[in-house]
Amino acid sequence: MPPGQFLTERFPVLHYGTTPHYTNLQGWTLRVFGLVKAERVFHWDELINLGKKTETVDIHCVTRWSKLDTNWTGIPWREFIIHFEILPSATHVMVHCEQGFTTNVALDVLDDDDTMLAYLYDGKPLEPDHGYPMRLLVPKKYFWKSAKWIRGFEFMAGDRPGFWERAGYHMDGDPWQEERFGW
Ligand SMILES: Nc1nc2c(c(=O)[nH]1)N[C@H]1C(S)=C(S)[C@@H](COP(=O)(O)O)O[C@H]1N2
Ligand SMILES: [Mo]
Repeated sequence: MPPGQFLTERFPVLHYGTTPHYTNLQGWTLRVFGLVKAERVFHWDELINLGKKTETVDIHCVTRWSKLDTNWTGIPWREFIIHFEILPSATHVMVHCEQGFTTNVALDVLDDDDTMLAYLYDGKPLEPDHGYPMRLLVPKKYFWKSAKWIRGFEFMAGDRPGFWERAGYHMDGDPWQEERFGW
C-alpha cells in the first residue's frame, strides 16, 4: 500500500458535479485535438474496435482510500494512439470530460501497458457513477487522474493544471511519493 492509505472493500463514488446519463451512444464522440497532425473524432463503435484488454490493478484515491484488485477492460492507450499522429512537441495531455471536468497527465505516464480507456468493470459496463460509458484508467497515479465520462484528449506542449490541480492538488499525483498537494 502507498503511504497514508487505508484499504476499502467498497467502491466509493467521488466526483464534482452531477452524474451524466446517456440514453444511447449514437451521438457520443471522443475528440482528439491540439498537437496532433490531424484532429480526429471517434464514434463509439469505431473506438471499441481499436483494441481490447482486461487488467487487474490497485487504485488509490487522494482522500486516502485504496482498493485492491479492481478489474477493468478497455482500449489500451498504446493501441489507441496509433490511430492518429501526435506531434513531437506534445508532452502532456489535457483530458476533457462531460460538464467541463479536466485533468492533466504527462504523455510518458500514459505511454505504458497499464493505461486504458476503460468501459467495463468486472466484465460489465461501467455504472453511471463510475464513468459510463468510458473513463480513463491511470492506475499509477491518484485516482482523480482516472477521469470519468471522457469526451476528449488535448495534446499540449508543456503542462497545464486541470480541475483539481487548479484547486491545489499535485500536477503529477504519484501515490508512492505522496504527491497529494501542489503546494
Ligand atoms: N469527470 C470526472 N472524473 C473524475 C472526477 C470528477 O470529479 N469528474 N473525480 C475524480 C476523483 S477525485 C476520483 S477519486 C475518482 C473516483 O472514481 P469513482 O467514483 O469511480 O470511485 O474519479 C475521478 N474522476
Ligand atoms: Mo479523488
